[in-house]
Amino acid sequence: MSQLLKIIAFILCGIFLYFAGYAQVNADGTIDTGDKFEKAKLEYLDSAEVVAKRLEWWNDARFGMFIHWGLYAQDGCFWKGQDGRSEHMMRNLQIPIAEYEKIAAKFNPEKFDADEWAQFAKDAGMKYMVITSKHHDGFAMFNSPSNDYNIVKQTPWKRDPIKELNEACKKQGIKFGVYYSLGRDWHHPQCNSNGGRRSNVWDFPEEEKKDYSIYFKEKVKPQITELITQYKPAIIWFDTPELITKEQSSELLGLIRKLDPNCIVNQRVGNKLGDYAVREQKIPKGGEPQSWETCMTISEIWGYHKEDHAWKSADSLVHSLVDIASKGGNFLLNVGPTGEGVIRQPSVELLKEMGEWLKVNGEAVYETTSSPIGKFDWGRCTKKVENGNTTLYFSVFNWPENGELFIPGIKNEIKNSTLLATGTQVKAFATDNGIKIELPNVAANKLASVVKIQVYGIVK
Ligand code: JFZ
Repeated sequence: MSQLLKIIAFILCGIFLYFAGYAQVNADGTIDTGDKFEKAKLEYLDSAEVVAKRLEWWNDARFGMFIHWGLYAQDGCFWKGQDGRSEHMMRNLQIPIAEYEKIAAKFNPEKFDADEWAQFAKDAGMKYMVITSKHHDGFAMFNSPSNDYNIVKQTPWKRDPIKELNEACKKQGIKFGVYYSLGRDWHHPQCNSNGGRRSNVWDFPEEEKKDYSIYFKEKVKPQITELITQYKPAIIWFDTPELITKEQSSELLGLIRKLDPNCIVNQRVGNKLGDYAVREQKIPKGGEPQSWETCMTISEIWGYHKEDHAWKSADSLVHSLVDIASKGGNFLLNVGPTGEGVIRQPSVELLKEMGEWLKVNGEAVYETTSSPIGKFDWGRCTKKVENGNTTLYFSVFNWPENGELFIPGIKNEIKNSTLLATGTQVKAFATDNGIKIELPNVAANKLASVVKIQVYGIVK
């Protein structure tokens, strides 16, 4: 091979390695490329190992509390008697900023109790919490020295719920995270969106004159810096990246990695960056190529809407949690507290029921990985591997009338088979095509009953 061909081959190989992410990553997440420019550009690029390490606790956690709380909750997404339909009230009713700011002047959630909210999450079996620090209305629900449009400065309440919840979560051993609306901010004149479809065109109609980079520099970067330096959140949950450029996404991620390399960032930081993917209100069929999370409302609407009584059922929520875990994902279940700072009673009862189920059956969800044998019409399977042996948890949603379950395709020798809730033995034996399990007539739990099968060796 001529000298020239060798040089071309060497360059091509280098380019392949670079874009394939084989750049050497150090333990602190920085990347050794030798070239300063390359290093700056690659700041956001973590190897799979670095991301996996960062996500370790998160993948084990499986279940978190999402909280949508803001000025829209003041009158249950109503404004001057008009139905704003959701936390998008300001845009749905095209409320002028000068009018919307008056809501802040009345916002006084005297019933807010951070310890109570953290206790609800704990009792529900939730391992992390993510709350809206700034939603699309641009109002900061935290003390933001860089921007006076915040809950401490603009409300008679003058408290910082993000600070209080962060402290309350620490006491309960729950990881704390913050949601931040990245590409929609109806308070900042420069935050634009595609054709103005998602931005404030009623106060700022000249969409074509808006410059996102000004908003990004003046509000996003200072507030993300404040959120990390003031509260050190375990997660920053970005939403609606809209028109953010790849350079801005990577610059923002580089800023976060510099301030706290352990802070998990979801992929709504934009441009396919971030540590995990988000599925909104839906559960994928399975086989996702990366870590992922389904976020879902406990009723119909994210924020508190005073006419939203479309509560989901406890069994559907438990089934969703198990279905998600059986596919290797996390479940971020949302509550929308009222303007007084109260999580409504139906949410509390549903969370309590989920927590009671998890107290008995949590072993089938936490620290598990996805099913090696797909799903069943009667339920789902999750897996744990310890010391070279496999435990399979079969969460049975529909208890079989004939008292039998058949699990195809497993040839491993059976070590033990029990009902998780009681520890009582159930008969399980190998057949030519898989494992047959004989069950008692009555299910152990009306929401879902778990059969725990331990086998020797690994079930792939
Ligand atoms: C966004 C917000 O607009 C909404 O208010 C809420 O905060 C939710 C969690 O996030 O809603 C979205 C965002 C993305 C999609 C759909 C709804 N999407 O990608 O389909």
